[in-house]
Formats: sequence, C-alpha cells, structure tokens
Amino acid sequence: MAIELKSLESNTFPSWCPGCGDYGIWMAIKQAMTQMDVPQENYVVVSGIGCGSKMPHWIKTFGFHTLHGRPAPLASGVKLANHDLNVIIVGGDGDGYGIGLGHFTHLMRRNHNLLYIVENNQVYGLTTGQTSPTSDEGYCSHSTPHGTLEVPVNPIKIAVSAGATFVARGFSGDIQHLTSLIKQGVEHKGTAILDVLQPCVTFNKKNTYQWYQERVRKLEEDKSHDITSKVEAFKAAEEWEDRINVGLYYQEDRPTYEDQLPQLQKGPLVDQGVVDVGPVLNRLR
Ligand SMILES: Cc1ncc(C[n+]2csc(CCOP(=O)(O)OP(=O)(O)O)c2C)c(N)n1
Ligand code: SF4
Ligand SMILES: [Mg+2]
Repeated sequence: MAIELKSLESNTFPSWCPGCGDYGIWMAIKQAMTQMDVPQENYVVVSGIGCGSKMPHWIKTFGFHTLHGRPAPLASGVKLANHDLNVIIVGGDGDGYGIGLGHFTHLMRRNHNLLYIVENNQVYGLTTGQTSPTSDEGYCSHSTPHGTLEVPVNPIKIAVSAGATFVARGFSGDIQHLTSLIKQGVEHKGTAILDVLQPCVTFNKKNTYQWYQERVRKLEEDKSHDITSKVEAFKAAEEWEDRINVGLYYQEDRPTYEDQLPQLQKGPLVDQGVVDVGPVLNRLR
C-alpha cells in the first residue's frame, strides 16, 4: 500500500533557517516515498553531522544520526545486516566530500544497493559557513577571508571514477525533478549518488537560488547525452560557471555487493539466527 505523506511526518518540525534548500530535499524525499511501492517500515535514513544531516529526525522512518563523515560505513552495516531494507544516506558536502571522502569512495566501489543524497550547499552550514570542499575557487568566508585558493572537488567525476553505478545531480529549487531523481535512485540496483544543489540562504551569498536557477539545465533535454558513457559524464560534469547540468549523468548495471556475498544468499543475516561460534573457537584452542 502506498505511503501517505502525512504518515511520514515526525512529531517535530525542522529547525532549518527559513528558505533553506534542505526543505526542498526533505519534501522531495517524502514525496518520492509516497510514489514507490515500499512499506514505510522498510526505509532507513542514515545521516552524518551538519544542518542537512538532521533529516532522520523529520522523516518518520527508521533512522540513524551518526558521526560527522561516517554515514557510509554505518549504512553499509545496515545493508549487510538486513539487505531487504531500503537505505537512504543523507548528508552534507562537508560530511561526504570532506571528512567522509574516504568512506564515500570505498562505498561506491563495493556497489552496495543504496542511495546517497548529498546536500551540497558549498559551505559548512552548521558551523557557521566556513569554506567546504565544493566551495567555488576564490570563495570568501570567515575561514578564507581572502578567498579560497583550492580547486573544488568535483563530486560527479569522483563518483563516476570510483565506481558508482548511478550518478545524478538535482536542485532543491525544483522539487518535482528532484523527486523523480530520488525515485530513480532508490529503484536503481547498486550505489546511487545524488548530488543536490542546496542553497544555504544564511551563509552562502554567492550560490543562491537565483544563481543556480540561471544555470541549471536538464540533461534529459539534451538528447545527445549518453548515460552509459563515462567520458560524456565527465564532460557534462566539467560544466559549472555558465551551465550546471542536473539529471542523470551516468548509469551502469553491475552486480551489487549483497548479490555477490555468499553469506547473504540464504536471505538477510537478521533472519539467519545466531551462529554458534563455539566449535570454531574450540578448534583454535
Ligand atoms: C569529527 C568532527 N569534526 C568536526 C565536527 C564539526 N562539524 C559539525 S558539522 C560540520 C560541517 C558541516 O558541513 P556539511 O557537512 O556541509 O553540512 P551542512 O551543515 O552544510 O548541511 C563540522 C565541521 C564534528 N561534529 N565532528
Ligand atoms: S545555516 Fe544554511 S544550511 Fe544550515 S539551516 Fe541555515 S540556511 Fe540551511
Ligand atoms: Mg554543507
């Protein structure tokens, strides 16, 4: 039975700043859940630390608010314990592309069957707007008053080269399009990465709704874009200052980690009972 939007409401309301792009992502996740044939109790929303990482508090599913940069290993553990669950990771750009970049990269080469949504506001919102790994070159904040000197990480290129089998980008100002990408990401079999352009209205005065709106173009309207080509995904990911591509960049069919692990062939580990390790330990004594 389809989930009703109302039943996804938790008993508290988000404390994000009025106008924050996280509201659009929140709405899009909930809308996508109402449009899929997955029972509510099958979802687990896992997050790190940051403004956007508070998401599990405000969607009534199972959830886990973990440590900064650590949602990927936690989510992998959830999948290994019960791979029948639909796991959605939600976290910021600092969380996934900064402190958690190692975990982010290893997650993709394993191809766990889950969706990772990155709320990419190009700053550290929660800690008052410092430069993040995706801040534009020259971006001024109180941590880089003369402008950052570093070349920003390109999450799309990292995801494609690290082995993600679904790589997309959305914009929190276009909730309908974002909802569709979230649905596609959940329904994809393998690791789906969805980078979301998410204005931080309080601290990022450069990458505003208007700034993104003037640049976003839907890849699906470009009939020549081939989603099976890594080269084309890279080329589309290079565009930024004048045009930013949203939509599906790349998709590939590859066996998931769970499909290949012999221990999971009999079903989820949680259904297999407790294994008696006594005989093994006795042999080692
Ligand atoms: C191990 C650790 N280091 C640093 C912090 C401080 N800290 C909390 S959130 C955050 C950055 C959040 O930025 P981002 O992930 O982009 O999320 P946003 O707030 O922008 O949504 C930092 C550095 C922490 N909580 N834990
Ligand atoms: S500081 Fe920025 S990211 Fe955090 S809630 Fe406010 S607008 Fe959103
Ligand atoms: Mg951020």
